[in-house]
Amino acid sequence: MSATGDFRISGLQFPDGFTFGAASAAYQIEGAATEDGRGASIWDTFSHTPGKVANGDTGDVAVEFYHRVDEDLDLIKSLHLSAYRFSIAWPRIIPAGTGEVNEAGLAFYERVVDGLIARGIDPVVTLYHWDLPQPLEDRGGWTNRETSYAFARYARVVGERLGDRVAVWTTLNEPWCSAYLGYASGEHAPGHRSELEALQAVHHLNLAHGLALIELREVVTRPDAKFSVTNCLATAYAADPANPEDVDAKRQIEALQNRAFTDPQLRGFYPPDLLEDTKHITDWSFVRDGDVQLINQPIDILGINYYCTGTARRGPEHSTEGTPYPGATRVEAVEQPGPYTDMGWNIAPHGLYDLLVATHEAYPEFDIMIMENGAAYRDQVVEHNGVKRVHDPERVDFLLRHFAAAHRAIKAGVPLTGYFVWSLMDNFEWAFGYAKRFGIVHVDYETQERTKKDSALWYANLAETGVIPEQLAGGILSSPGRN
Ligand code: GCO
Repeated sequence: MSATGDFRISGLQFPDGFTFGAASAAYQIEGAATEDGRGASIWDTFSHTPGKVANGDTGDVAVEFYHRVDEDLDLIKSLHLSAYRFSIAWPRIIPAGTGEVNEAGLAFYERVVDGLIARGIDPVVTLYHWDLPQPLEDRGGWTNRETSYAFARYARVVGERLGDRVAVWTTLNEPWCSAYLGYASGEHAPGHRSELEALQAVHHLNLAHGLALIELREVVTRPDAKFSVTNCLATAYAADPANPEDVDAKRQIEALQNRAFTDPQLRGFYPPDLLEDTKHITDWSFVRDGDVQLINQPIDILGINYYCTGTARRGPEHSTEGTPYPGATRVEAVEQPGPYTDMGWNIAPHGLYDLLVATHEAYPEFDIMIMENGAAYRDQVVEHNGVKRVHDPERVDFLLRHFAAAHRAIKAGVPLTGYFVWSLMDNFEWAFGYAKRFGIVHVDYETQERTKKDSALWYANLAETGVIPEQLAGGILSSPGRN
């Protein structure tokens, strides 16, 4: 197979120096939840609250990365990846959120960073991937401005210790999820359902990003270190692009999900249309004079996470209480055409292309990295002559098509410099617990045995050669026809 739609897939070559990486997050992989002085985070509390996470799963053990660092870093190396994105658990570094610093936490991440560097892999650090120290949540969490300052101090502490070695810093991962899933729909920790709280959280997360960058820039000494933030930007379409009401529905989703973050972070203002759309919820007086200037710090790389698309149309007036879209009272989501992954998310590589092009058009001065992209499937280990394998042709196909879309965006002039597959290993998928497998490496949760899936072998080939492989060893690519 060599063609689908209007572009060739296999044989496409990525630019020299392109970063091929994989990503993970602390609470999803580390386990060791109470070891070496780690404090509790909102995800410990949430996952231990009955009914919040599928099957009552928690991150207590996860995939034991905390105890398997060397083995797992060897695994990354064996996949020829040039970078590994992982997050630092704030409650390991400053267990109560404020106050005492835990040396054992710093030492752990120093081991990870040094282990990566020793293997020739660039460490890419996320400072906040959702594990807010519980004592801060007890004082209001992201609805409390003090949390932004506590985050800035934490960023400084980490920067002082690792700032001579970390290649790329990303302050926040998907503040959209932290704010709206955490405080409006309650699907994520801390599980609140308040539209006002969610908008306060939006602002305090943005403020945390800016304040942390100020601190980091003061203490980071690696000369070529890069600074970034990672947003999950909606790739939204209007159901009928010729219908102004549908176009307006799309605008509203983009204001809430994208520009609520990118405009203050990258441009130094909150979108006037967002303030207007949400004025029945709040007058945004929690944004103080000077805040947007603090938020708007220079960055080098704009990180985006992409999974699927959304289509909006004008619908009947309804309450948005309990949804992740505060104030979008006349917006209706249109079901996306399949095929779908095991998350029920639609597979749409063209959405990645559209998002990259649109993001570059809106914010042309930044390099872009895809900090996450990947898919969950129901993978199974099979054994051939005593050798364990996991055949995941759907995931290979998914990655192939999304890498091809990324390549097409590069050809169209998007300064895309890296791509991190979500995720290195199967792990704790938040509210879905261990029921959803995103890894390119399979984990047997009983034995913690790691088995490379076919997608890992396929990706290793891409990472080693920089060229999208025609085929994976012994595998079959699924039917052409969709892009
Ligand atoms: C996110 C997070 C990851 C998820 C992944 C799959 O995007 O939600 O960054 O931690 O596991 O996206 O849902």
